[in-house]
Amino acid sequence: MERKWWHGKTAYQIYPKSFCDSDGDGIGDLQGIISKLDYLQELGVEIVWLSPVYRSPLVDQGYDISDYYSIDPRFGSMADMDELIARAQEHGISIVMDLVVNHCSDEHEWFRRACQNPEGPYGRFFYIRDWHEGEPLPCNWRSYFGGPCWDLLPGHTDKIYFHAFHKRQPDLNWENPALRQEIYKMINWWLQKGLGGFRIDAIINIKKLLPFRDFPADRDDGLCAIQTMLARAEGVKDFLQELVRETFRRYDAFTVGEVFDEKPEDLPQIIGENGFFSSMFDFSQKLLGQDRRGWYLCRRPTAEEYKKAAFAAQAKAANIGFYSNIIENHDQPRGVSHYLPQGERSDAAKKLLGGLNFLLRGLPFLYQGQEIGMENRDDWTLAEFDDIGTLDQYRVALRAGCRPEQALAALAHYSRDNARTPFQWDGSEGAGFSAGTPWMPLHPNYRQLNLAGQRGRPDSVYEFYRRLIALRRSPDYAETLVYGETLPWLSEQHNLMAYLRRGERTLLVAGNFQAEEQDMLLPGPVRALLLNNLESFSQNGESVHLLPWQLLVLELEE
Ligand code: TEU
Repeated sequence: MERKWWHGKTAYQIYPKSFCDSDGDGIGDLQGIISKLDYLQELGVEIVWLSPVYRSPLVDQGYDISDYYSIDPRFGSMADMDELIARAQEHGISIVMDLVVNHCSDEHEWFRRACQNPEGPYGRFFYIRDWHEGEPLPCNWRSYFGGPCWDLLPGHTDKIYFHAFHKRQPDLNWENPALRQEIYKMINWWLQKGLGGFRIDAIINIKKLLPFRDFPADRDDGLCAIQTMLARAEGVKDFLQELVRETFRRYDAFTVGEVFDEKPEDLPQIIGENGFFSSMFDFSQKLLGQDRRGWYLCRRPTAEEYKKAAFAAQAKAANIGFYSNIIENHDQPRGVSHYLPQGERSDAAKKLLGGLNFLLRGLPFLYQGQEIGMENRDDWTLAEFDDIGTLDQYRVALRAGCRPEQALAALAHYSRDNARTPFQWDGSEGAGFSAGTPWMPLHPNYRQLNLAGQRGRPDSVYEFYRRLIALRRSPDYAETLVYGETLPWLSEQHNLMAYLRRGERTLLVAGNFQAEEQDMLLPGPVRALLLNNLESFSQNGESVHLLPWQLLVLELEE
């Protein structure tokens, strides 16, 4: 396999609005990020992915871009962005931006012009159709944030346009070569600035099944999930091939795709040698327990399910390429609140979950706050939710007959807003995030759980993550942890998640994913104990005795 500059790096996702606010308006910003570069370097990360900071009405928090060539004033200016890229480089960090090109904002100039003249060149940048009151829509697909994918084109009563997400996020028409050229030009403009690459949003959605048509309804709203269409749409690969040839490949850029609903046989083309992307997220754990009918029917995965999904994904990518591994991102509940059993939020359990995920083969991505063990809020009130997707799920649950408190409980657990509460830097008023009123309420636990209380404390979650990153970078173990294979160990043993990483050396990662003790047989003699999330280590001959939530990383004799 050809070695790439990004293979051995640990990545870190910043959600700019909630990371660090330098000017006291309650919204995180680029200068705030710049002020934390020393911190990111100390943690050991070398790639930083920024969720969108382009100009945007922030209807979907920046995933609705109204100008790809400017920074939203709430986040700063282009000069700040240039400064961030340059200063990050000095800290050994590559900046990766979010690339949102399935759709733009309804405030983008292209869409405004399309509304003015739907028959003109910009009309063909979108999917616009004639329609008259009372007629069926061109298709019955349900948008991701609820309701049909079609809305009246602003300023018209006889034309509608397509949106897979919110109605203020009109889909761009990738069938139109002129649109594609505009996108490539923009991407190259950014890459010329010295950007490390892109995280690529919702990319499989760029290919629609045309002509539009209905599918059987899967809820009583008469609509069908958009995934039904995606599973049948052919041709996304042609778009991706051209995109990559015209842009990323020319710069050796790092790219990570947000790819859902890919066809299994397509993995080699997506992330294999000369694939479309450097990597893609492994969402198989996130998908556990999900129910497309709504969050009110979702259930949390067990440790056994988590392990099986992780191992299956490792096997799938083994001879192909690198997944990017996560326990959370800005669209998901906090990993420690989701994958650990209810009420189990000890530091040991948090380290176990983080370590088991981090040491898998692939690129580790941390999400801001994960490194200090930030948690879901338990005490949400309905009025505090901001996310459009969350508010839709409330309506879905009520319509299905849930009581308001049941609906609220589902929201409190699954809402993306759990990931969007501000970073807890310290225990002062505003948590060191902002001198003003944070745009989103702080998690009430910020006085006890914050970076200042963990930095330099050897048994903290933060210092554990630092050790994980350091281990993956260390000259002795990097080769094995980056390129070595993953071999599950005793995968049938209940609530034990253990695997070998075998390359130059042989390492055993063993986690007792439960609140009870258990013994584990060793695959061979131990050469060294590299990492332990607890103090004791007890080996009895060919077995080790694992305490509740204990995680060990052992080097074995060859
Ligand atoms: O997400 C795409 C996507 O498919 C998710 O929104 C998913 O449907 C959701 O998490 C429910 O599980 C990307 C971004 O990550 C997300 O923040 C944006 O809202 C979305 O695209 C639209 O740009």
